[in-house]
Amino acid sequence: MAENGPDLKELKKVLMGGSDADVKRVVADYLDNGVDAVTLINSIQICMREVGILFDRGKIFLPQILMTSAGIESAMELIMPQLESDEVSAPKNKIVVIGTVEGDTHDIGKNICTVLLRIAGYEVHDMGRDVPATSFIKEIKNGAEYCGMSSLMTTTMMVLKDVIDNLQENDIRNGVVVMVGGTPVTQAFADKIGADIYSETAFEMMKKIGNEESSGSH
Ligand code: B12
Repeated sequence: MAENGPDLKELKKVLMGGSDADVKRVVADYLDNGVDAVTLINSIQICMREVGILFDRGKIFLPQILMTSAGIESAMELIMPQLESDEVSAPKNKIVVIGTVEGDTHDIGKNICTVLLRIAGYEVHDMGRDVPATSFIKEIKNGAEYCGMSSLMTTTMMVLKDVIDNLQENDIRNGVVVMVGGTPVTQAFADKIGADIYSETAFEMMKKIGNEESSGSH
C-alpha cells in the first residue's frame, strides 16, 4: 500500500493475476486505509484501459480478460456498499432510464452510473444490458427526464445514434436529456450523434448533470 494514494501496480497485479481472495484483500486494505470508493473506481477504470490495450496488442488473451472481469466484480462487491452507504439525497422526482445498448453486455461502468444517480436522488430505471432501442423508447415514453446509454465496443457505438434517431422519430427527443458513455465513446462522437452529455467517468457525469440542472435547462 503506497503512502500517497493507492498503489496502482498492486491493484493491477491482483486484478490481472490474483485470486478473488487476493483482490478482496488488497481492496479491503485500501478501504481500511481510508482510500475512498471514488479513487478506487477511477483506478480500476485506468487499469482496465491498460488491460484493453494489452489485449489489443496481443500481449494478453481472452482468458485473462475473463479473469480480470471476475477480479473487478470481486472488487466491486466491496466498493459498492461503500458508495451505497453514502447519504442518499432527497428525491429529485426525476427519472433516468439507463442501459447498455443492444449487442453489448458490458455493464460494470453502467452499474456505477446507476448507483451514483440513485445516491443523488434520481429514480433510476435500469434496463440492464443488451437493451434494444425499442425498449429504451418504450420506457422513456412512460416518462423520463434523462436517458443514459453505455457502449463499450466500437461495434455497438452506432446503436447510441439509433436510439437518438428513434427518439426523434417518436417526437420525444426534446423532452429528454441524452447521456452517453463507455470506453470508445468520445466528446466528438457524442457531438456527432447529437447526444447532450458525454463523460469519461460516472463521477464527471454527475457533475455535468448538476451543471445542466443549475443552468435551468432541466
Ligand atoms: C471487463 C470486460 C469484459 C467483461 C464484461 C463483464 C461485465 N459484466 O461488464 C467480459 C469478460 C464479459 C467481456 C466480454 C467481452 N468483451 Co470486454 N472488456 C472488458 C474490459 C477489460 C473492462 C471494461 C470495464 O468494466 N471497465 C471498468 C469500468 C469501471 O469502466 P467503464 O466501463 O469504462 O465505465 C466507466 C466510464 O466509461 C463511464 N461510463 C460507462 N457507461 C456510461 C454511460 C453513461 C451514460 C455515462 C455518462 C458514462 C458511462 O463511467 C464508468 C465509471 O466511471 C474492457 C477494456 C476497456 N478498456 O474497457 C474490454 C473490452 C470492452 N471488451 C472487448 C471485447 C472485444 C469483448 C468481447 C467481444 C470478447 C469476446 N471475444 O467474447 C466480449 C463482448 C460480449 C458482448 N457482446 O458484449 C473489447 C471491445 C473492443 C471493441 N470492439 O471496441 C475491449 C475494449 C477490450 C479490448 N481492448 O479489446 N469484457
